[in-house]
Amino acid sequence: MPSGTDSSSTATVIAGPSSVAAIRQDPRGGLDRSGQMDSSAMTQPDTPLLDTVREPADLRALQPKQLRQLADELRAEVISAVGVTGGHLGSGLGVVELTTAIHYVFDTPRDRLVWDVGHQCYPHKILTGRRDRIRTLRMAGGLSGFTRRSESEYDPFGAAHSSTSISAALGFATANKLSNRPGKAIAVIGDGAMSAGMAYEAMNNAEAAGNRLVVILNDNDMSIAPPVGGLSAYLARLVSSSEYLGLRSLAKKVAKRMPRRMHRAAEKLEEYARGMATGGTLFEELGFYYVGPIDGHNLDHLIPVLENVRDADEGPILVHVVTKKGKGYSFAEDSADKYHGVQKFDVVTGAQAKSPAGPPSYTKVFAQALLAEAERDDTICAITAAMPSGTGLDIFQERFPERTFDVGIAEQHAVTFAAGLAAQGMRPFCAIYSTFLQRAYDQVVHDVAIQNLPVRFGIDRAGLVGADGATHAGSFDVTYLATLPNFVVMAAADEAELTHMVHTAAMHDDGPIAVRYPRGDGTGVAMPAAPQRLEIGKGRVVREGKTVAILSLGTRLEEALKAADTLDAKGLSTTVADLRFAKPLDEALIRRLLTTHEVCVTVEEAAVGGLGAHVLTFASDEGLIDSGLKLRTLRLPDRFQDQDKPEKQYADAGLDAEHMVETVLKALRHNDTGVEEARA
Ligand SMILES: Cc1ncc(C[n+]2csc(CCOP(=O)(O)OP(=O)(O)O)c2C)c(N)n1
Repeated sequence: MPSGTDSSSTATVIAGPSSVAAIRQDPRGGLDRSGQMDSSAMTQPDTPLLDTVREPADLRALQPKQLRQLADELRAEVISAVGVTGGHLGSGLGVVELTTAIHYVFDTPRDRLVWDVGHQCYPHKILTGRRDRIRTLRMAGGLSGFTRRSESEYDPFGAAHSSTSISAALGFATANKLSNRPGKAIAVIGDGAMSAGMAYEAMNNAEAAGNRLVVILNDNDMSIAPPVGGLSAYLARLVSSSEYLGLRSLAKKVAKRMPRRMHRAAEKLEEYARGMATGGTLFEELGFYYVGPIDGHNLDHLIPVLENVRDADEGPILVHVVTKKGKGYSFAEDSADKYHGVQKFDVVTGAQAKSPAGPPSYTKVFAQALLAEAERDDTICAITAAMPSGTGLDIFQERFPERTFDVGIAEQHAVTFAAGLAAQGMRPFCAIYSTFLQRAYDQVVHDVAIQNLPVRFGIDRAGLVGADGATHAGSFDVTYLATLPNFVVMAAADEAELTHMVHTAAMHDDGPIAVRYPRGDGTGVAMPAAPQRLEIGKGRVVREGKTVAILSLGTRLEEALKAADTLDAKGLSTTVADLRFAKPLDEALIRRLLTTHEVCVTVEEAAVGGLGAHVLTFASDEGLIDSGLKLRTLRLPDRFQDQDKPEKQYADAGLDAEHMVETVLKALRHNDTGVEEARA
């Protein structure tokens, strides 16, 4: 049962049987991923005080001494909701008090609160009018797992990729300044997100915003994995310094509501002491007035310090808040990386739902294939940008720690670093999600492609990704890579193909090469005893037919084969080819298929501008569509698709077997002048 004390400095840790007593039946249920009511959603904590808070205005009507209880109830509600929906858990639990304090002290939504990444915003959603939908998080038609402008006026800026909050908040603050409008902008950014260059680019420009800008550094000494690099060591030194305790009590004193004159004097004293203690911090060098570190779970510290920050004439201010990831839920506290993002879980035991045993994930297959390559070739090294477990490189790191580089959330640096390694004779593999590689595009073009350096890219989460929605979809990599001279772009149709492609990439020293593969599990095909080196730019025919040809790239191959079965049953003999390469194209195979079939359809899990566009361009250059060939391209739609189950997203995109069949039949109903006829 969450405690109701008003002055405890640490929140009650919830775990084990005691929390069972806090769970009661509640008719507000959640939807499961198919939109059905979920029975586990029926157990909910007792939250009498939270029940009275719909919006921050209700929160501000409470007495400060009630906030401890409110925060405890809010924490219990987050645990209960994420138990039902899955999603990001540890990060939100770490900012329960901070969220409460910010909304209590600042005038949101007029004051613009910008959460970095947005994965920690579940408590914020609960306090800002969305509690009734919190058990629909990340589901079709439900709340986004991140901040989203269209969802609420309390989400002034959408996010999901990291380290954008200071730039965006600076934009809000500057707009207010230029239009002489009141209102502050508050960016809350984690120590992991602070490892990205963009955060410093923003801070370097922030001085002119003055006291309109507040940056809150949420320092939990964790990214998803433990943070890396000099900044994390620097923050750790600050927090562990002998001055920390002194500063905390000083902050407390400064914070006491006091007459303005004394308050100012105390502020001066604090500034002096702070300067003495830290000798001027990195943030001060960047033009910030630095406050902290303060205990981010102690509302008695947080509230008055934030009130001072709100009322200060100085600025911009950086408030360094120290929190614990997973705070208040013992399982998440003890294993912050495993509870960063979770499946549905049992609140009492902490046990997460396991997917039924089946084929291995593409991520795992990639990692194991890379490991095998590295066993025989000691120039192979692996680079991740803060996603060691997400990319499978944690396995690689265990075996080859000296050849694994986790560079922090720094995709741009990761790519150029890999280019340097390649230029010096190493064989680097950059394992980066498709969506995050977008951030390093200039490095891909300028440092890798133009110099034709053999950097290998393992592009995970290519295609639609389900619950994370549009911000995480890997829709664009085929387009943005296959347009670059020198690049080889492969897409694996199944896990065996992925093994071949990793081997092919390892052996390819002629220039940059990428292999893309989706989120989720493989198809269960037999794995090869040894990987093959594929001939660059050569596809394979999986099934030979006469009338219709489906030219597939990537894991839509399974659906293409199903479509071929249906078409064959309708008397339309169908060829299915797995092109393997979006670049270079297998021109001989494409020419043959386009000149010997009546209808040809390209299929890919990528946006317009990818395989289909390249095949059309080739066909047009070669005059292959001059004599009545019906050529169609199936690809992702020209819109951002919301979160849903991946298979539903693909059906919505028209990339399932049914739509492939429909496309072929419709093409056959058209005569030479494009008029639909009644046949077929
Ligand atoms: C550009 C980019 N790269 C990678 C990620 C994946 N990612 C999401 S949260 C996260 C860790 C963030 O750590 P931190 O800012 O310290 O927040 P915490 O979860 O610890 O509260 C990472 C790497 C991302 N969202 N954006």
